[in-house]
Amino acid sequence: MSEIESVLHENRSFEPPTAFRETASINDLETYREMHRRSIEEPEDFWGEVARELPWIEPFESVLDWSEKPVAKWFGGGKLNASAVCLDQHLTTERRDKVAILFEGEPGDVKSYTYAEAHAEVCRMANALAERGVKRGDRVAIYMPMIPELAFALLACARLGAIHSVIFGGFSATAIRDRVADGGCTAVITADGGWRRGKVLELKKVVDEALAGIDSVHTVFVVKRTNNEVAWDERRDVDLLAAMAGASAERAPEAMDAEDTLFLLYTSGSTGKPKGIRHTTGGYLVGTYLTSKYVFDLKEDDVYWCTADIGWITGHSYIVYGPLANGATCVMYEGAPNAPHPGRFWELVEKHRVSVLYTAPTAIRAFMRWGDEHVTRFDRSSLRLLGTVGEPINPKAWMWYREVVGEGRCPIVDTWWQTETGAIMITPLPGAVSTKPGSACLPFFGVDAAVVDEDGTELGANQGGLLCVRKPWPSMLRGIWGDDERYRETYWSRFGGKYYFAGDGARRDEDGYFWIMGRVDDVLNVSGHRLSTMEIESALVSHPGVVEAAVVPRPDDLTGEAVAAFVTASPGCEPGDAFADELREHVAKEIGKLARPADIHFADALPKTRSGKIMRRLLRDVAAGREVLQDTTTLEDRSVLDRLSAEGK
Ligand code: 7RM
Repeated sequence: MSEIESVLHENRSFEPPTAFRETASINDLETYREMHRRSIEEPEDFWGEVARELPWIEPFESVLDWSEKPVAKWFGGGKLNASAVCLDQHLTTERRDKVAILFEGEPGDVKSYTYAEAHAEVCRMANALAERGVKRGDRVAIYMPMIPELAFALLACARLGAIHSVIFGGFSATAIRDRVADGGCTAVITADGGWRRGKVLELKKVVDEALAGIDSVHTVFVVKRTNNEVAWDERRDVDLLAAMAGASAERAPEAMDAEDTLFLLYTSGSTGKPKGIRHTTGGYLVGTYLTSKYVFDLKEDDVYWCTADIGWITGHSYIVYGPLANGATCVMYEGAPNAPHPGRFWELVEKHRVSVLYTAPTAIRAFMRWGDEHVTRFDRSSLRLLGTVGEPINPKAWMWYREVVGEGRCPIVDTWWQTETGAIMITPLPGAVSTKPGSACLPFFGVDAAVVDEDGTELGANQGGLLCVRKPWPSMLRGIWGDDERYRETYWSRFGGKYYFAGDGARRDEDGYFWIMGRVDDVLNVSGHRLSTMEIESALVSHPGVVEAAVVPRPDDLTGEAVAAFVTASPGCEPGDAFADELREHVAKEIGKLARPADIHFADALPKTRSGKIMRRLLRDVAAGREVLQDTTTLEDRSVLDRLSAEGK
């Protein structure tokens, strides 16, 4: 009964391209398998060796302590500093003068920082923060646009041993206030504004509103980016760039315990107040370091671009900590993918000769919709590897990414992980593992993942169930800030403390490949058959007339639940009854009559979170004709939902 029926069929498979394999650091399946086996059977040896590749201030005495399960301790006794791992270690090597951050602003201003320059900026910023009393253990909220100072802010906090709590620059004053209060933050780093689609996003103004009446924050550090007028509280506000100009470019990194908290990052669960996910220093760095090295197969001359905002975990792990720990050159872009034109990303790829690109399915589907010509008019010959993260990627979008963006030349790494896992968990290694469109493929080193039923019994090939992890891994969350009980309850109670479970459904195919089926809260039940919304969406999107689809259950007297689909049609496709019928038949043919949508709603856009994930829980209300009374604070564009609700009336 507890099984999720899998109905999606996808038989294509692509071997790692020979040219890629030639230089890849892991370039055959046997090596991957052997390393994975060892990482599971001898985790302490495996992770001890990896960890020793990082510069420790004092060596660790033990590798793993799981005695206070479910709170793991990794690298006990070891001391290190995250900013020294990312910067200082490279200063005595040739990487000293290598570009660390290659920034382009939305208006087209370009600025790059070598490792030596980034180190100086981070030291200056740390000194400016310390001057105003920021110290080890303090919590510092960061609310900034995607400019280099944002990356420096994370590293400056880390240098001092202060705990950063980045709040995505699109969040409201209320969201900031809640997070500042929950974390007990005593300082905030922000900017006057940031550029977004030709307009100034007035960040300082939002911070002022958020902090009205809060007196726990002693200082607001402001980076002047857009030079818009801002209110100024002489006692509280500090011009950060001016303070940095007068500060020393040297600052010794604080020696942090491996288990000292590096940062908090809030994620909104489906219910209740946002959870401050707590990551610590040693394990998080080891995890992000190793995944960056192997999943992106980083080479000395790569130009690596992760398009996420640093306000999300993807930006923390794969713009800042992981790539910098590897000494990579990272592109950072301030603006939107379609401003001032829909080819902006590809223009940047051409201009900066990007070789490794990591983005999200939602962006890929948007580019498909805007038209191939915006991609193909730019030179993409520098690209050698493509990655995706954030949502299941439907095979059609995967194939488009491969053929149109990557010209059939680049492997694709579909990486499954979560804010809570800190680092990539399930992914192909691009030189070693054949990929299948829509599959995140195989577990990374140290990840003992399984698909189980409600009782925790492992399911057989192609049986859909709950995705869980059976062993601790270095970059796992250590808890929820201020609420240890909620940590146990949310992630460990489902299987009586035996496994970590964070809410996704999946199946494993006959080759052991994982196919993520979306959040289990999204599963629908038609006449007793439990179906994954993602598989029906994928079938819809495989029709040439569909760009994007969201499927949710709608109460039905006869079948319990009926399939309701929200569909964004391709340009030139006429939404209407005839097209809806064609789509119903298409789904019936692709995956069976059971999954045939009862309702099809055409939409010019779907409601998404600010990180690009479709918010199905809101669509459930729309599908049932109910007013949406749920929390919508993480919604990117409220008007999308309002239009859909209005049409339903
Ligand atoms: C990195 C990130 C986590 C949730 C996760 C999944 C979904 C992420 C994939 C994916 C299918 C993927 N952190 N998810 N990556 N689903 N394939 N490759 O996104 O905390 O913001 O979200 O995102 O449901 O549980 S997150």
